[in-house]
Amino acid sequence: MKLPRRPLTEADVTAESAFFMQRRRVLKALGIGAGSLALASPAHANLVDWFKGNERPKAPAGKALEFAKPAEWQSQLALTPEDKVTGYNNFYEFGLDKADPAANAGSLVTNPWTLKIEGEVGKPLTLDHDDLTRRFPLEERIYRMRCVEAWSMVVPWIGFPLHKLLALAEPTSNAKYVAFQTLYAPEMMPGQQDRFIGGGLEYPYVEGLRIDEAMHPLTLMTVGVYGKALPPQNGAPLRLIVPWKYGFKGIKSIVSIRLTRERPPTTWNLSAPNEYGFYANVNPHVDHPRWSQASERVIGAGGILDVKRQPTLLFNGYADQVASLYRGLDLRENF
Ligand SMILES: Nc1nc2c(c(=O)[nH]1)N[C@H]1C(S)=C(S)[C@@H](COP(=O)(O)O)O[C@H]1N2
Ligand SMILES: [Mo]
Repeated sequence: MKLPRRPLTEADVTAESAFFMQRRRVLKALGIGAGSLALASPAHANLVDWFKGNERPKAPAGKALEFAKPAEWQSQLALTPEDKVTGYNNFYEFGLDKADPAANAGSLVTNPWTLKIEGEVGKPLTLDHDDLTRRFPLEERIYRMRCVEAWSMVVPWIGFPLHKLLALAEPTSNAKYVAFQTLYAPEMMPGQQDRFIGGGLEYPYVEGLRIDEAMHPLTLMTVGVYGKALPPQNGAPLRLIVPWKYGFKGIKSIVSIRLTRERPPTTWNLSAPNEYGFYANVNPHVDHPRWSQASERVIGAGGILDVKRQPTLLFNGYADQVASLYRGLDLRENF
């Protein structure tokens, strides 16, 4: 099927500019202009405090990890600078602005941590914080990362393939899907307390994969980035990376992995089912209803005015490895 090609327009950055506007909009909605902070009602005192908290220092860098660098996962692609990978984030539990997670996620306690693998498995498992980096050999994998908002990065993640963890739990023959859940801790995550801060999403954040997607060798349980343990803003201590899918599938700070018979609900699909599907495979031919997915803005070393665009690749460049998973599936209907 041939698609209507339209030129890139301002709409391509709408999602992003909306985020940049968020703080100002919220403050305005609260009737808080310059110099009028004192007029905030007690009900809004929390919110105001929290926005002021954006001046908090960043979380300390994660500890160095031991890991292999298998040649197969290295890459010639230019890496996105570390300060962008750890400073330009989506983690709505800590606010909608790209700078909010780095500024606010320091409040997330990631040690101790408990991860449960449960549901349709022969051997349910519980892992603690240290198990996450010690149970499986860690490897560095340089992956493309493509957010549904039409920007992209190249990131040196560290982790282990999800299939190794699932194999330990011995999925039953009824296990058709894998459901993931982020920590629910409103006292540490202001976006879970307040609809303004959390972007109106339902929490805890949940995601899911088909079992064959979960077992695919590219699917990575990720514990580190740039040689160190994940900082909280990137989803410490453990997050999912599925490089051929839009970034929102890469659920952060996971506490539960449940194997299921039925397709599990997923956060962005619940929030806007016509805009975000269950599959979320990167696809230049299937536009978001509000912007084109044909190209992407490359997050590089420069500032926001340093705009470099490149064409979006089918399955984010991993078609050779994953296209067979979707043989016979209409990718337009199953977006
Ligand atoms: N729990 C949780 N996981 C999340 C998100 C979120 O808001 N909450 N945002 C998603 C989106 S939209 C993207 S693009 C990636 C961003 O990961 P990064 O900040 O490490 O680049 O995390 C995904 N995982
Ligand atoms: Mo995203």
